[in-house]
Amino acid sequence: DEIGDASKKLGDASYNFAKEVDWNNGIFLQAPGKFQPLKALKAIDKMIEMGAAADPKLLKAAAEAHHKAIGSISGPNGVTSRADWDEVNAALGRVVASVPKAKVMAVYDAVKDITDPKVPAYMKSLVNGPDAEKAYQGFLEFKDVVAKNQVTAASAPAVVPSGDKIGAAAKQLSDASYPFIKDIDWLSDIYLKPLPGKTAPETLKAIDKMVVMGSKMDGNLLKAAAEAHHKAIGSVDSKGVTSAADYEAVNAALGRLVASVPKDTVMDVYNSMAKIVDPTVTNNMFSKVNPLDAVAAAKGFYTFKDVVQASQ
Ligand code: DGD
Ligand code: CLA
Ligand code: PID
Ligand code: PID
Ligand code: PID
Ligand code: PID
Ligand code: PID
Repeated sequence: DEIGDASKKLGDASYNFAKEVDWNNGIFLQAPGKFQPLKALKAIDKMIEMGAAADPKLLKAAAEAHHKAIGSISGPNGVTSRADWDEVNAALGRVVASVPKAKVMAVYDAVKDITDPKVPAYMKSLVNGPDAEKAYQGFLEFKDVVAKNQVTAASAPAVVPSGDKIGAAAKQLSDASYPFIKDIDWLSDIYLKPLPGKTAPETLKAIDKMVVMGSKMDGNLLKAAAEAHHKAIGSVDSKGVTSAADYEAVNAALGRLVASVPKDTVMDVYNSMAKIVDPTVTNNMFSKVNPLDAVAAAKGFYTFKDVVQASQ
């Protein structure tokens, strides 16, 4: 397709730049300016809306391309192969072309809103400047091909299941865990801190397992889960806490999503996360909430998972 061809040209223009970026730099975990969690949540919300509007088949293909690209990483900077770099660009270009232009620009504008204007120049100072300029020129030509192939209407909204066992179990889980949800400091910057003692390549292994799980999920249920998150973000209070009803809808959607992949795929995510999350981290989280609320939530979760497993 045209986007695939254009991605080769984009690769010619941008792979030198890709090689110069230190992909393992801890800086990418930092807020790109002043830490403004509620504004950042708005930017994430625009990405969720764009994801929900995208063609699920193309999202799946993009996740597969990222998984493959993680497999061909080499060198200290963590760069993927030239071929996989091109495949990721092509896959993302197709995702972008599957949503109306306004949804893409809404992400751009919301991210701009939380980004200090000095950030781009600083990023450029870390690589060979002319290579960054060449890559940007390549991106501008690529985007014209994407725009030419872009849809004007979003894909159809998800079909949300109802009256199922997971929906009923989600009500019980949510009643049991909403007090715990209200105890959590959602506006803290602690969630942006690197995991103690873990390097970027170690963390990337766990991310890869999530990418694989994402690529196996039912596309309609993933879209439904994204829509439920978007609705939940719409009802957050000044502390970032969503309404009880929207929280329940998120749990139901995520339970159905988990049930749409094989158990081993879920356990691969859990086991790889357990390798990088030190017990000090979970204990620290526990120390900041009402312990009775956390234990009630945990009991709720371990009951819920049996219902999910039964429909898996
Ligand atoms: C937890 C899990 C939450 C940990 C929160 C921190 C996670 C940080 C994630 C970092 C993200 C990295 C990505 C960065 C993104 C960058 C983007 C560019 O508190 C365990 C041990 C292992 C815990 C770590 C693994 C968690 C994995 C969860 C998957 C999450 C994937 C999503 C990640 C983020 C991305 C999201 C999109 O399981 O867990 C607490 C448990 O710790 C406590 O241990 C459990 C035992 O495993 C279990 O066997 C049992 O003993 C239990 O139960 C206690 O404790 C007992 C009874 O058996 C129960 O019936 C019940 O009564 C209970 O007691 C009541 O207390
Ligand atoms: Mg989420 C999970 C935040 C958007 C899909 N997501 C998580 C949690 C964290 C979070 C609360 C990971 C850390 C953790 O396990 O804490 N998501 C979060 C935010 C946003 C977002 C702030 C922003 C909008 N997500 C989002 C979108 C999608 C997903 C758009 C795609 C549709 N998310 C998704 C999945 C999963 C998460 C599939 C998980 O599996 C993971 C999770 O919750 O694992 C348990 C602990 C969790 C909580 C504090 C909240 C849940 C409370 C449960 C139901 C009860 C508590 C149990 C116990 C006390 C602690 C967990 C024990 C553990 C062993 C399971
Ligand atoms: C400017 C000035 C003009 C010239 C110009 C110009 C530039 C415009 C630009 C630009 C626009 C632009 C847009 C970009 C958009 C990037 C969007 C990224 C989206 C990320 C998402 C992430 C996600 C996911 C995912 C799917 C999940 C949801 C999420 C589901 C169903 C200024 C040059 C024209 C770069 C969507 C993918 C996992 C949130 O106009 O004179 O330069 O860049 O998890 O979905 O689960
Ligand atoms: C524009 C203007 C509107 C019209 C429009 C428009 C276009 C927007 C577009 C577009 C946005 C867009 C985005 C693209 C992004 C591509 C990103 C590629 C990333 C590749 C990576 C590869 C890798 C890895 C990996 C992880 C490793 C690092 C690497 C570590 C720690 C402008 C059309 C709407 C194409 C990250 C995955 C292995 C490098 O909005 O008027 O057209 O395209 O190895 O991580 O090692
Ligand atoms: C233990 C001991 C026994 C008892 C026991 C026990 C506990 C086991 C547990 C547990 C397992 C477990 C699993 C959990 C899994 C969470 C998985 C989260 C996945 C997140 C993903 C994120 C993403 C995306 C997304 C889609 C994108 C890709 C991504 C596309 C196509 C220890 C109790 C049985 C919690 C997949 C969603 C946006 C990466 O066994 O005695 O306690 O928890 O962006 O894909 O866009
Ligand atoms: C298990 C054992 C295997 C069998 C198995 C199994 C099950 C795994 C499961 C499962 C994993 C799982 C995960 C679920 C996670 C639910 C997470 C809910 C999160 C809700 C949120 C709501 C909110 C918001 C929001 C953003 C705001 C904060 C809030 C800010 C900054 C165990 C079956 C494979 C259900 C986060 C979105 C508005 C609170 O593996 O043997 O069954 O379920 O307002 O953010 O303000
Ligand atoms: C213990 C012992 C067992 C019993 C048990 C137990 C307790 C475990 C616990 C607990 C685990 C736990 C985990 C919690 C996790 C919360 C995760 C929240 C994530 C929030 C995010 C917010 C955000 C944003 C956002 C984007 C911004 C950055 C942020 C930018 C650029 C010990 C009870 C099981 C509470 C990700 C989205 C706005 C950070 O295990 O016997 O009690 O709690 O602002 O992006 O700014």
